[in-house]
Amino acid sequence: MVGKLAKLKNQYDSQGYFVLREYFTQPEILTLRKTILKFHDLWKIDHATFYHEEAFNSSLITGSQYLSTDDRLKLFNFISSKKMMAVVDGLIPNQPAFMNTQLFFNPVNPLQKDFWHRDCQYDHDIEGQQKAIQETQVLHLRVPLFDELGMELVPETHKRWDNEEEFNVRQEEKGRESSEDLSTGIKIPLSVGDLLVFSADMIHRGLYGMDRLALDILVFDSAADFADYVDDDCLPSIAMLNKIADSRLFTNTMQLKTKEL
Ligand SMILES: O=C(O)CCC(=O)C(=O)O
Repeated sequence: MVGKLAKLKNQYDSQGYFVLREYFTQPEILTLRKTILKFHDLWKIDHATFYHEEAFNSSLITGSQYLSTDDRLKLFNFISSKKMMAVVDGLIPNQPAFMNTQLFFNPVNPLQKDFWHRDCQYDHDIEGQQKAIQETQVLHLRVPLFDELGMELVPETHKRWDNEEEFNVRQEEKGRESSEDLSTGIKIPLSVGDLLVFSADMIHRGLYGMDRLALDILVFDSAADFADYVDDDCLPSIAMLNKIADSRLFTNTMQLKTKEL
């Protein structure tokens, strides 16, 4: 695994993503799916209008609003499991920190289209985005809970700026729409058991269709200033930490948040 991880790190550094096929076992995913479906069913009831009109994701899955302590512990232990931490430590050797979780599903409206973006575009103007991709990045670890069409990614854009076509489509300039195809996009279909790791700031879009329900875990390098983005309620309580086999990902975030006070 060590040699394999070094190769994957090289691929991540140069391309902005990699896929580990059949990384998780069926029982691992079935247990995770059961917990996630509890969250999803309650979330959908609570956000009925939003869900039916426009939603394609939810977040804060590890929070206390919809899941019991037991289920939250199952999630925390999955997120910081040996398999996950091998990948996270391979990419962020220096104090990786937990940011959040998101759950991606199909929009109810079949006419709603998947769209290209960089995650940083929601926080920054163009100049800020150009700076963000040069600096520390946020990792997305995507775990499909059902087979799905997966993601479409534009390789190398975690480090390079958009070409003209990419920019106009992503930013919806010059009459283009963010749902149009890009000639530089690469589709990555995903099956249950796969793990896709990609940079949140590369140009990407989720592909709607099939029975998609994918858990995305977001992790950042402690050197970056992202502690503000973390909701306290999505972290384990002190009492829960003892029941998490390797709690570094969470304690690193907690330390960063205490420093900010
Ligand atoms: O799956 C999707 O709809 C989008 C995924 C995405 O944008 C992300 O994970 O940042």
